[in-house]
Amino acid sequence: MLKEAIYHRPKNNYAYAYNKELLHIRIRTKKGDLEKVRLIYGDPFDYKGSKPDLHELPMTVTYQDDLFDYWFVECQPINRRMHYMFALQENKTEPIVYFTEKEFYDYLPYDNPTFFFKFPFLNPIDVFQAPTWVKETVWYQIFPERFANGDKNLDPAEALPWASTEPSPENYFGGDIPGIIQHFDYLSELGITGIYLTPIFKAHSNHKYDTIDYFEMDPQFGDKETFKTFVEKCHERGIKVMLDAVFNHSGFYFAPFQDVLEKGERSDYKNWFHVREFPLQLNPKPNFDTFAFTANMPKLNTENPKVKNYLLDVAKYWIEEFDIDGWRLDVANEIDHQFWREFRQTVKAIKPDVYILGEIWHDSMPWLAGDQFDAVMNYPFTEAALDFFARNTINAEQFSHQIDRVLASYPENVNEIAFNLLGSHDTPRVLTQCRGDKRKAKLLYLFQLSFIGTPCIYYGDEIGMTGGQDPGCRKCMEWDEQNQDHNLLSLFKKIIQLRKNEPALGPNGTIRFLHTDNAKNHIIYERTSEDSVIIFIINNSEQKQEISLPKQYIEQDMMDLLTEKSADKSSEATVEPFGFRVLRMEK
Ligand code: ARE
Repeated sequence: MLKEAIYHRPKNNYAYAYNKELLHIRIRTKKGDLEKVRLIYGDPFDYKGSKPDLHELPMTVTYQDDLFDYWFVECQPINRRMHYMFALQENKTEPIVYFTEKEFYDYLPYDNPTFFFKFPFLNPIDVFQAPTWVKETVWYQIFPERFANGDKNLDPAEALPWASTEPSPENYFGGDIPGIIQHFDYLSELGITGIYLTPIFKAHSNHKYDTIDYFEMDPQFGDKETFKTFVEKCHERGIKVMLDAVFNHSGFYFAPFQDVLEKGERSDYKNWFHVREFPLQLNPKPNFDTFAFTANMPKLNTENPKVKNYLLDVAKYWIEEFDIDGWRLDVANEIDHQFWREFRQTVKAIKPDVYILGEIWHDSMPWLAGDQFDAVMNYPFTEAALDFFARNTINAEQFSHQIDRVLASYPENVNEIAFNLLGSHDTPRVLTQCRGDKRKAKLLYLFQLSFIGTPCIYYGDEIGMTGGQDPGCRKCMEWDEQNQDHNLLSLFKKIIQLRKNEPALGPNGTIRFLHTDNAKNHIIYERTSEDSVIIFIINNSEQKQEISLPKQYIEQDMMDLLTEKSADKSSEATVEPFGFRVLRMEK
């Protein structure tokens, strides 16, 4: 037994409250090292004489990566508190090893209460709780300048004819909120139920991440009345609305920053930013903190109560006045945790089911413990999927390991609401990553839309738009139906529909990889609900393949969810090059 590989720590992704009654316990061990792991647990105060009353539960491996097995068990402590140890066994003939908070023992050291791991009390208020509607949402991300030009009167003076040239960091095409309103039918037919808009507040650039006034709409997108109508119409259609909060930094033309530029140390706003010395210097490098090295994005001092209150007022204003449903938080990981805790308290107090999504590209457990965000943009998921399907830089097994590692790094209630994207306004588009191969792009979308959590489609991906790194990925939406890929679009509609109709693809299903084949480059995974299982068989290779079904599916009655016909009873499934099968079996 490789003891060095064994890891557990209470109160994070290894031991957490799944809901108000259930605890989830995980332990990590060296991959393939152990045959049997049991959780030995009891109430920390339940002693008969000097002997604690202990129970046990078998644990199972739910996730696996290159190096480790992640064992899991769900349990319901009687009095909402628990202390526990682990019984580890390499195989039946080897002695049991007990793993405790103290160290490893070859006997169960129950007589010393300090040796136990402890989950002191399951306090309902601390349970990670995200809005339930998000689990069923299919998001659609819109970069407002480039989705549709609905009102020419709003166009900036320099606006170019729609799609007349490639996007550049500076050019404008006049996309606006009326344009989105005019395409509501298109969005409803696609089946999306949430719209995420990148910033819409008054700003200097075409992307609007350099805010001038957080309480004003950018005039090129429309006025506040138009926005109000937009939100109302979305809600009538069952579509939620999420806005982008750029609170890490302001724009260069934000009035308080202009004041500091002008008055230097005498400015009332000098502590609104992180100025290292006065007067302010912009070149060659700014002498104040900024986003990256961007002098026109001065970092806001969110520790300053005045700044904090100002930004919290902004957060409240757009919820109270316009009834928005979510905030996506730009550069969320560079702002202090204290600020986000107050942010959560503030917005949830006025709209308890508002969704808080942090923009963090990395492992994000410190923000997802229930006191800050509901989700983060799941870029580790994005990278694994692109590496396997688009770039072919990892094999089938590595892919399943990378995905499992992402899942193991968060509690299950966090996974159920993860914001799973394949691209955004900050990355090259999926089809471009696939070098234009639509068959590969389809596999990516299938995987994303069948995954646990909530998917987000970047505008235009559904009709086959291409584009490289920013600004290439920000082209004008293609509205000429002759240039839209209808075959791709119908796949999106189909899978989104399946998400809505199939319980196994719903919010409470689970996902497991059943088989990976590196030589043939195929994978099989399963989504499960109480009554049914759906298997996804994906052939990520140029060759047509007869793929053996996992034994529990052989010769079973199954429904092919793509053809909506019964599948032939068989031990194999025929799958076209870069093709897939989706089969449902009743339990
Ligand atoms: C401009 C240039 C870019 C250049 C960038 C940085 O166009 O080519 O990379 O400057 O100097 C907005 C605009 C961008 C603009 C930027 C600065 O949309 O067009 O880019 O302002 O003027 C990191 C951050 C993450 C951030 C990305 C871009 O952690 O928060 O970088 N994303 C948000 C928004 C952006 C927005 C801003 C922040 C600023 O979504 O659209 O940019 O408000 C790795 C790292 C990540 C890194 C990621 C991407 O994975 O680990 O931390 O994200 O790569 O670089």
